[in-house]
Amino acid sequence: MIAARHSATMIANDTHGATAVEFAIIAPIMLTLMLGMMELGYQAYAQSVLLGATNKAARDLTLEDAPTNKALIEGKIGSMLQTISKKAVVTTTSESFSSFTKVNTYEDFKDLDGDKQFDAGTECFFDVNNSKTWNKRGKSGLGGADDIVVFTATATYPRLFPVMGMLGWSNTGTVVARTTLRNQPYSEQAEEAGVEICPTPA
Ligand SMILES: [Ca+2]
Ligand SMILES: [Ca+2]
Repeated sequence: MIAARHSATMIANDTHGATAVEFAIIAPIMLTLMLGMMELGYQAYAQSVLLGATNKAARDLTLEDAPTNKALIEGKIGSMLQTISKKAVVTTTSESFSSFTKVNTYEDFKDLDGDKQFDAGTECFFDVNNSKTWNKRGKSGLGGADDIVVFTATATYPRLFPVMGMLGWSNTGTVVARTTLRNQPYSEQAEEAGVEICPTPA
């Protein structure tokens, strides 16, 4: 009887099993967190490689004899990214502006009622990017001499660890790099010409 009671006490005090169970619960969480941190480090690395490649490409693009073939530019940046991820894919967009102060600003308009807002029904605007609508004045493309170009590159790559889906992440990583540069003054800058567009009377 005493022996049986002694055994029961020993079993009750034995915490070895509990430690194993705790480890089994915590280990996957720790492992997922560790993989997540490694993935974030890899993303930061991809971001810095993309930024370096984008800055280099954008500097080349400011020259008069710059390559204007979008696929060629994307291929050059892509090949730098592929040194760290073979399946990385790069796409680029570029917008040009006539000066730094006009970057990301809206087209001019005749503010008839002085409310500093463009009223599409009653006011005329100057369409400088030929979009036929009143919008931000950037023109798609690499612009001309002395123009300001905002160049953006986006790279997608397969994540290092596909288990990242468990953290709610996509299995594809995306990094973006943007740079703003002035084209070389290889000739006279073209004036920002806008076509005046007015609302059609009802
Ligand atoms: Ca107005
Ligand atoms: Ca426009």
